[in-house]
Amino acid sequence: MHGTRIPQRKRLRLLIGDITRVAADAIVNAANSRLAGGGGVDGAIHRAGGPGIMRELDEIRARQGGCPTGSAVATSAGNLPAQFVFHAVGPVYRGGRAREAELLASCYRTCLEMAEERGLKKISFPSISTGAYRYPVDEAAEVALRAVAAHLTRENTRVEEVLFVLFDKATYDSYARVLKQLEY
Ligand code: AR6
Repeated sequence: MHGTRIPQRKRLRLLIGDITRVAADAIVNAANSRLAGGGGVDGAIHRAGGPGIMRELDEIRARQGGCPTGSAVATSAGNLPAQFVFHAVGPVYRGGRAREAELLASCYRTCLEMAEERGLKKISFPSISTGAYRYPVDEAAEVALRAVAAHLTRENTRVEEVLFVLFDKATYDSYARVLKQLEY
């Protein structure tokens, strides 16, 4: 079992699967800064969640014109097994010297703060930026797992469980390897 340095109640877990099928209080989407929908996990979330999610994003776009890279916006979750979707905008990978790690970590931290603000216990993440945005999975896994583990070891977190729902075995294996190396 992973999680030895994290207090018993506060778990970080890795699963292989489709994030739209796993119940959580908030499901994180890997969105784009126009909040315009797209392929990958974004497409799956809109298909499974229904059109109400895009209607809410239209309102957010009208109000604030999108979402900066490294940040996230919240909508309700429509037909998904969750209360909220947090639409996080990961960086496009451009070789690693364009603040990609900082921006990717910021996605995870922002979503965890949004969960704290809402008093949520369980949040699920996909592997942000490692599909269409081409972030190398091993590097992204290290950034993601460090950011989440740092949050879960905080004294004052109310988040009890963080799930990474990874779509394919290669991505899962990469996260599992990094998690083991981090010795959490
Ligand atoms: N459940 C969990 N993970 C999934 C699912 C799913 N149903 N479907 C795909 N993945 P990507 P990005 C994995 O491309 O790189 C979109 O068009 C996928 O295998 O979804 O952040 C947006 O609109 C990969 O491991 O997100 C943006 O324009 C991971 O999710 C852009 O792509 C992320 O791949 C964002 O690109």
